[in-house]
Amino acid sequence: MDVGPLSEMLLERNDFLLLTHVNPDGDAIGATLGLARILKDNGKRVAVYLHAPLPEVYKPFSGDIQPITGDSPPLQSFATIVCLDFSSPSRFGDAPFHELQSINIDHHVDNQNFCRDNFVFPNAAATAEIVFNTANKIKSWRISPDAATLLLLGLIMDTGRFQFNNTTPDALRAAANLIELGANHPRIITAMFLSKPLNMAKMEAEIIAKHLKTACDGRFAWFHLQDETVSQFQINQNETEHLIDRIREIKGFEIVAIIRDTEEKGKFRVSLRSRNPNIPVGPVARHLGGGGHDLAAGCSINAETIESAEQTLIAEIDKVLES
Ligand SMILES: [Mn+2]
Repeated sequence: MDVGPLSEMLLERNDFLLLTHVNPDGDAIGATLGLARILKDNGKRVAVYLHAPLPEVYKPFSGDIQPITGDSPPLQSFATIVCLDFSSPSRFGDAPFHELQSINIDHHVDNQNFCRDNFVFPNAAATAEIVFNTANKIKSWRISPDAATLLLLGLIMDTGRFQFNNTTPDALRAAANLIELGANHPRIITAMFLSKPLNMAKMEAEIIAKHLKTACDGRFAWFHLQDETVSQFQINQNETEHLIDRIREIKGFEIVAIIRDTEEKGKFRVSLRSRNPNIPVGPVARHLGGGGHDLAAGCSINAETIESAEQTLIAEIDKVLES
């Protein structure tokens, strides 16, 4: 991973707006707030824009960085725009990033290189790993324990606690370096994995008992996460990111999915996971107009009813399982 030119760019410039994707996951938050922390600690002007307020679970990690929210990011108010952990500008209304002084830092294999300068490293386990290597290269820069904690959070979440096949020696070395820099590993584990509210545990049990469906000879399992179920257990949709792992861990399911309602009637949002790189879900998602990695991807399906959305999805999954 040649991050030298990226390090130089960050060192030379002074004024940054950092952006990440909608429904940000742990890597999106860790890489974005981690880079913001590092830039700020090293004398730069920096702001972070998020589509929605920072999810509750990440608040203990954000320190004095208060993300800006609103309909669209104030792109004209900053000299350099940094886009982290997303592969296409579509969620920003196809903003003409390449016309701005913009930098893309990402590890998605389908990245569209939509910025003026693109640093896309598909072999990186997490965008946080790229951010760490970049900052670590600048010997005069300080990486504080708070910044190290944010970057380790990104690595831990995108590797599934170092379980997925992106757990490379480089990823583990970055994690070791971050812990040496003072990253608070126990705090991450407690916040992310040992803080499940009882009502969430009850909802998971209900979903598995009542809503789980299978197809393709039991190799594909999914559930439709209905708004009613989520509100019945007083849970926010944005706290349901991890639910897919509760079914991925079940023996025999090779591809798993969650189908969610969206605000638009007749449109469903699908999260997909595979446990086997030989049966990638990235192509399934791309075929349906979405994108992502081999083992984790997502897309939307337009359909009149949930049943018809399910049929569309099963047909695509069938093709990958057959090939
Ligand atoms: Mn990521």
